[in-house]
Amino acid sequence: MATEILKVYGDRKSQPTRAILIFCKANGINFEEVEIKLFSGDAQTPEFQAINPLKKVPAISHGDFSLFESHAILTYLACWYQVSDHWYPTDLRKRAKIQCVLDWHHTTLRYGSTRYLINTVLAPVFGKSPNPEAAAEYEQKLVESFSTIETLWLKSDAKFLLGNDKPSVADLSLVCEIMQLHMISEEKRNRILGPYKKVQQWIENVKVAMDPHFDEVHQHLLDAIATFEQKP
Ligand SMILES: N[C@@H](CCC(=O)N[C@@H](CS)C(=O)NCC(=O)O)C(=O)O
Repeated sequence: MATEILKVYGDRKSQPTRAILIFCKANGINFEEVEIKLFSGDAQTPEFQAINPLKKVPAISHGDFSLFESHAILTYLACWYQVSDHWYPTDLRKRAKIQCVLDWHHTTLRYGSTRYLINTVLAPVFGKSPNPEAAAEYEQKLVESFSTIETLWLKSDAKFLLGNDKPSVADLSLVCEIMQLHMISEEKRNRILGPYKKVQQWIENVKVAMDPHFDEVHQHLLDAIATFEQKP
């Protein structure tokens, strides 16, 4: 196997960045982390745009190859480094089911979560005022997403999505997304997540399966959140 140097470009406040960092650490993949701070101008440099012309994180370079979009990166790394099969099974039908969850995620859980946060706690970051009407709409989208996860992909009593007893890249990607909800108050988080007991247990299962990397990589986000004066 070639020994190209793997660089992961990202910001630990970014949920897809964290998924890639945790994946690499959990699989003992050697990499160099290059911090591209969100909203700092780091992503605007010609050097970074050569890696990701869309100026977003995460992205990787691997020798003379570069790639963006976290799900593409996770599946590329799983195949390149031939990690344990449960992450992204070689069985075509098992793999396709994981791909199905990954594709679903973009327009449902991620869509609802990012827009809910942008219309509440993150509004000032974007120079806007919180928009309760929009927030209510996206909260509904978020709740529907949790309902889908609970009733469709956690319907058995298995520890992970799709009835699996070990985590896949889909478990990791989705749970990193859900961790963004630590930006809001515990009360609001309970209102949204409270009814979904299987989802709550699954989040814990993913954390435990990625221990100690999950907490280590998330600490930066939790520290940043702690500086918020009062969570809306
Ligand atoms: N679908 C992309 C999402 C990438 C993305 O939206 N990244 C955000 C951070 S989580 C970003 O770079 N935002 C800065 C910007 O849009 O200017 C992925 O999964 O990698």
